[in-house]
Amino acid sequence: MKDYKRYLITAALPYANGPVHIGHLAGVYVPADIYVRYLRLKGIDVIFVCGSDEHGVPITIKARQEGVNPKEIVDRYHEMNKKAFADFGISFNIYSRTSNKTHHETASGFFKTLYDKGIFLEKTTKQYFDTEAGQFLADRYITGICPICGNASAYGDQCESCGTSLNATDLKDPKSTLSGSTPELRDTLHWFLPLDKYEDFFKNWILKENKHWKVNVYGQCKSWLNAGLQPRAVSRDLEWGIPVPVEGADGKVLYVWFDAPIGYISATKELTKDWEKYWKDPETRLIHFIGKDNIVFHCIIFPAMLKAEGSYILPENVPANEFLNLEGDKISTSRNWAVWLHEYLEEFPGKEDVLRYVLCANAPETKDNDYTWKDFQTRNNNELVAILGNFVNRSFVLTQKYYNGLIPEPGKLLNSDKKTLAEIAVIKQSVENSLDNFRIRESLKYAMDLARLGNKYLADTEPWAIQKTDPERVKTIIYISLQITANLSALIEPFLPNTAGKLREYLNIERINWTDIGSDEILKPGHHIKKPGLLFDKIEDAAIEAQLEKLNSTKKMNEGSETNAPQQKDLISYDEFMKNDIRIGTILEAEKVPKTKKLMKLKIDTGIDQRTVVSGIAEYFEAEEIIGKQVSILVNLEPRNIKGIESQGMILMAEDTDGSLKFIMPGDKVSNGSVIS
Ligand code: B3M
Ligand code: ZN
Repeated sequence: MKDYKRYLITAALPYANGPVHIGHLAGVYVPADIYVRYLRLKGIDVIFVCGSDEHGVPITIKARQEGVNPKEIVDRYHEMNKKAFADFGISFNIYSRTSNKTHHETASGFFKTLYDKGIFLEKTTKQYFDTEAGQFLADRYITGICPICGNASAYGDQCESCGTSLNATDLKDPKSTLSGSTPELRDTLHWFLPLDKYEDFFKNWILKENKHWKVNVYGQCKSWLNAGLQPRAVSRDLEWGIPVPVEGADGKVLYVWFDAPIGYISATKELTKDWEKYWKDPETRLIHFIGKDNIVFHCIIFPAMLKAEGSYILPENVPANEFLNLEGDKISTSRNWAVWLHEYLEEFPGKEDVLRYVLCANAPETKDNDYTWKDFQTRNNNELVAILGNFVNRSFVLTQKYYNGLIPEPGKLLNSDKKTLAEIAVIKQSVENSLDNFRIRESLKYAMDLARLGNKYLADTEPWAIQKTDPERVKTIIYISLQITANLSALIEPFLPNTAGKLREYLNIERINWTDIGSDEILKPGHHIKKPGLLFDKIEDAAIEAQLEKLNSTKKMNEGSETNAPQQKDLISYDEFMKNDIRIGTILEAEKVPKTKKLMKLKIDTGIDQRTVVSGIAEYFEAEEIIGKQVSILVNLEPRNIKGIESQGMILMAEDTDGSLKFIMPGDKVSNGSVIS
């Protein structure tokens, strides 16, 4: 590989519509952070950029579900994720966001440049329009019958039942989830990036020049290229996003996958005035860390944009990872099947490095992997505690015990001592080689080999057994053990930065450069080390059981909702909901409606008036037992005639899974007429 002057490392911008979980961490952020810390230790000029992806349909859907503005959603999750990353020790040089001004200007300017160069294809296409809501519909806002499997609630982009990816126009009986109405197809103008024109370029650049990319990445690109590239729309009819900066584009924004990768550029701009050096000088090595679902965007679409613009460099590598599952199931935000970073940090304080270690040791580099709490415990207890912690602790304890914390003067080294010391440089070389090739989990295994080497050395030499008979020899042994410990403090730093910091503190030394790893005289005789604490402690069964219990209750809730609770109805808007006037009232009188099984005639004090309501509750309640009860009543329902009685409103009831009915009542008594909202 050629020598680069500087590195620009990007990590996928997480959508600001939910918290970060272990799947994100194992796939993208932990490997990226390890790599970046390694480069920094080598003294390489590197910047590491990331931020929140705050546009696109995922954000608007979340906002709609909560009945709030998208801004509220992105503000919430941007702050939350920024803090969690920082607390966890992901060492971004900047964690920016795509809703800020610099980004809007940069993305808008980028589009304008391509537009002025005449790169885009303008095409009118037909798209579903909701006449009631007065807007075009993103594919996710359309449901209908799947043409493949018949699932009645398939989305316009995918059927989650059979997994087929769809076009909205494939759906039978399409409905808008905004209003529930049947949408109509209308003409709409969009701008397309003509990927087909770059097909030859990509075939050469990826398939010939980038043979060094990971097989999973290379393979995905190859199958895209074999299928042939098509022009791709880079604008959308949506309100939330960056307005398309050309005339006549009202109501249109940049497609989120057009603006998000430009976020890497905007973040760099915010970070440094020198940003162009990182993006435009071929002496820069650009590397994108991402998950496998983002491969095509980073290997084909974004490079096509950069190439079309003309002044940017292209990524030299895109080491995408596969997915991490949790306890055998796919991680899912909507099913709450995840280990959330912010919760982990609260529940396991001071154990950031343990999670880093487990996620790296188990990183889904070549195939999907499974995270289990049992494995988390085992790796902590059997590897961090028993291998790394144990070796370091033994060399510290012996130094304190025999020499009051002073590094002893070594005697003549035996061949076996020399061999052990020489091994440090060999291990370092293996770690480096793996890291350079993005085999991060393998590199961690090699780094741990240094602790294994230390343990083996102590086990072979048994200083505790010969201290009485041969104290001079013991000095040499401890001296060597301490040199290994000092080397470890640097070698594990990319992987376990907090632990490395503790080690330096106990050793009473400054940070060691990567180039100095391998030295057998980092610690000079006579140097004083501090009284050490433990690097790791055992994780007990109870902590693991608590986590499994938590997942179990999630599972139960999900099963409950999957098998018993009826499907969620179509989305409604906040305004639509607010049309309901629901109050608390008190039942004044109750009597069964003659010749019916279910109906009860009630007189309700609604706080506004006293009115009659007919309700289908007679099978579940006796008239006498409900008089005086407070209930919830929809007061602005159109009056209906039921069995000759005018019913003015509706009592709200909860229907349990066995079909029985329960009143919805206030937790404490409130005045009649209190509004429910
Ligand atoms: N936000 C998709 C994702 O989180 C997207 C990545 C953008 S990277 C420019 O999977
Ligand atoms: Zn289907």
